Amino acid sequence: MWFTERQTTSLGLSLKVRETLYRARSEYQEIAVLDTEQYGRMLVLDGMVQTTVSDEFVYHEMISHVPMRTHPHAQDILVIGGGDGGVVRELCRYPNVTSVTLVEIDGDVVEAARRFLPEISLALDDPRVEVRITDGIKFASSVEDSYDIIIIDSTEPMGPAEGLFNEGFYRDIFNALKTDGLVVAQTESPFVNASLINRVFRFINSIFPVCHLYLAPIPTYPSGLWSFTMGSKHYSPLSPAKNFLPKGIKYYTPDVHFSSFSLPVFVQELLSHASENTEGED
Ligand code: AG3
Repeated sequence: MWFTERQTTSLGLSLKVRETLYRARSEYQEIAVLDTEQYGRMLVLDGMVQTTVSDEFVYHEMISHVPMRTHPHAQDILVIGGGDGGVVRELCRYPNVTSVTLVEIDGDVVEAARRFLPEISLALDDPRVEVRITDGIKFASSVEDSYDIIIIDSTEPMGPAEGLFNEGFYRDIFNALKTDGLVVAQTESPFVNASLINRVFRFINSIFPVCHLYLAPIPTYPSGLWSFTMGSKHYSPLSPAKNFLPKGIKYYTPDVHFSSFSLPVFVQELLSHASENTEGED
């Protein structure tokens, strides 16, 4: 049996499936955990690959360690989305982190990850972690001056995650951060989602004094090349604090940190177009 994600109307990714471990419809989406021959167990939401046990480290490390090593003393972290627990696991590697709040809209995703993806979800039981099953958009608008880092580990900008790509949400995120806080969001593929990257970069760039995009290869996501956008009130990821580097990581290094901000020409063009747009339409 094969699983195919139709990544675009004319492009798909197919994986040979050993076994369907779980399949259910939650209040928000269709959840599946499949055991694939190539990448092992894989979480799929509404037919879209979220993570596999073989390549998850690239995404989870890059969305976590780049901000964690940009901020010199991050203690209170908020994760929006990320119900599989992969980001939480990376954050819990830092002894100085005192609180990690995970705000996930769909409790069934957390349950499926606890049951079928223990190596990803294990840190959800860390005593510093609080899991709140609620709407991240509402949560962000209800808090102020509370977090050093906010990480937005969303699904695609459709269904439950749509509002996580809107300007108003990023204004709330700005207010939820402390005076020297910073945010990182997963912002999709420069090949497949160019206009989304452009739009979100524009918001973040207009709200935060420091804004940078970085890239990492994720084999199971559309096109395989993925972007993350950082908005920061004070610290620059290009001159990161020389702080703690956790053990047990497989992708991130200080050199990888810098190289991920070196952007190919077509991605730079996407962003320079973004700043031109700031003055024009909308
Ligand atoms: N969040 C980003 C998934 C995007 C995948 N898109 C797709 N397959 N079309 C991943 C969550 C991992 N914690």
